[in-house]
Amino acid sequence: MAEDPILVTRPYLPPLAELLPYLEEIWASRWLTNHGPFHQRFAEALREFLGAPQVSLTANGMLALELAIEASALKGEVITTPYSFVATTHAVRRSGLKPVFVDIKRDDLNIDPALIEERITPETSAIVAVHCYGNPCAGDDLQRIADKHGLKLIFDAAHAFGVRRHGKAVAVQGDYAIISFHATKAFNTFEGGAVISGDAAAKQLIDRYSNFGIADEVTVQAVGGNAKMSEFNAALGLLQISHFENARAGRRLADARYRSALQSVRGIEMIAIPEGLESNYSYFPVLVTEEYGMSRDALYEKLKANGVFSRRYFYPLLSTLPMYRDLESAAPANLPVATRAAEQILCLPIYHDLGESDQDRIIELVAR
Ligand code: T4K
Repeated sequence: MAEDPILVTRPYLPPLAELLPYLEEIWASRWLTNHGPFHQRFAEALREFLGAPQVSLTANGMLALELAIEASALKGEVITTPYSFVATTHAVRRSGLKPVFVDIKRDDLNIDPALIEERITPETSAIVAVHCYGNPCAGDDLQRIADKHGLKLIFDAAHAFGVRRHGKAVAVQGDYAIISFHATKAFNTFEGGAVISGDAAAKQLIDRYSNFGIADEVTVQAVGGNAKMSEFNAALGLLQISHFENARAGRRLADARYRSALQSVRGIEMIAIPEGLESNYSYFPVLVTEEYGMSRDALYEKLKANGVFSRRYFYPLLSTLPMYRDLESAAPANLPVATRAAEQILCLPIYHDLGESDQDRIIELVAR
C-alpha cells in the first residue's frame, strides 16, 4: 500500500471544542469585525507575548508590510534582500518604490549589512530586511546603518513569530516589523498578520491606513485601504497563543532529530542555530551542495516520487523574476551568495506532530 504523502507543513489547529465558546460569543454579540472585542483582546495578548510596545492586527502579512511602508512615508529606493518570499519585494514595488537588491550572508541567508552602504544613494529611504526562516538578521548593524544615513528600518518578520534571542522577541526591532499568521506559519489564524510599532503615534498611523484612513465618523485623514482582521481570526489567534509553546515543542523535537541524523551526510549543509536563540522551528532548510552528488532538483524530485513534498523556499530568486530582473541591482554578479543559495535550498517537512516514522522516511531518502 502506498504511504501517505508528507507535506512540507501541517498547520497547528487547537481542539475545535475550545474554539466554540469564542464563536458563541461572536454569534451572541453580532460584532464581526472593525476592531471588535476579540480584536482588542488578541492585540493586547500579542503585545504582552511579544513584549512589543504596540501591535496592530491585519488581515495578512502582505498587507501588514504594505501598511508599514505606507506609514513610513518612503520615497525613491528601498534596499532589500532578493532571498525571500515574493511578498517582500512586491510590497516595496506595489508601494511605488524601487527595490535595490543587496546580497545575503551564507551563514544565515539574511541581508549582508557589510554590502549595504555601497548601495545607498540620495534616493534611498529605507531598508526592508527579512528574518529568513525566523533566523535573526544582524539587527544592531542594520540599525546603525539606518541611523547613520537617516533611513527607515522595516523588518519583515513574517517567519519569526515567537523567536527570541537572549529572551527578547526578534520581531521587536526597527521602525516597524511585520509578522504573518498564515496557515503555513509557526502560529496561524488561517490568514492574518500584525504590525509592531514603537509608539502610540506610529500605531495610530497603521490603524488608520488599515481602516480606509478613517479617524472618526465624519473625518477621513488619509487615502487608506482595508487591512482589518476579522473577529473570527482574532478569536482563533487568542486561543492559538495558549497552544503555541506546545506546538513549538513538537517542532523543536523534529528539528533536533533532523540535525542529529543529517549532520554526517556529505553535501547537506544546515543553518546553525545562533547562540542564545529560541527558534520557532517552522522551517527546516538544507543546502544541497556540489558534494552531495545529486542536484537539489533531483533530490526534490526523488522525495516527491516517494510522497515527500519538500519546497524550494526561496527559489526562484526574486531578482530573477520578470518584473525585477532588469534592475541594475538584480544582476547575478551582484548577488552570488543568494544565487547559489536559491539553487541549493530545500525545505524539508517540519511540523508539530511530524511522526518519527515519517521523519525517518524523509531522513533515509536524504541520507540514502
Ligand atoms: N514575507 C515573507 C518573508 C513571507 O514568507 C510571507 C508569506 C509574507 C511576507 C506574506 O505573508 P502572508 O500575506 O502570506 O500572511 C506560502 C504562504 O502562502 C505564505 O504565507 C508564505 N509566506 C510562503 C513562504 O509560503 P505557498 O505558495 O508555498 O503555499 P501553499 O499553498 O503551496 O502551501 C504550502 C504547503 O502548506 C502545502 O503543501 C500544504 C500546506 N498547507 C497549506 C495551506 C494553505 C496546509 O496544510 N494547509 C493550508 O491551509 O506560500
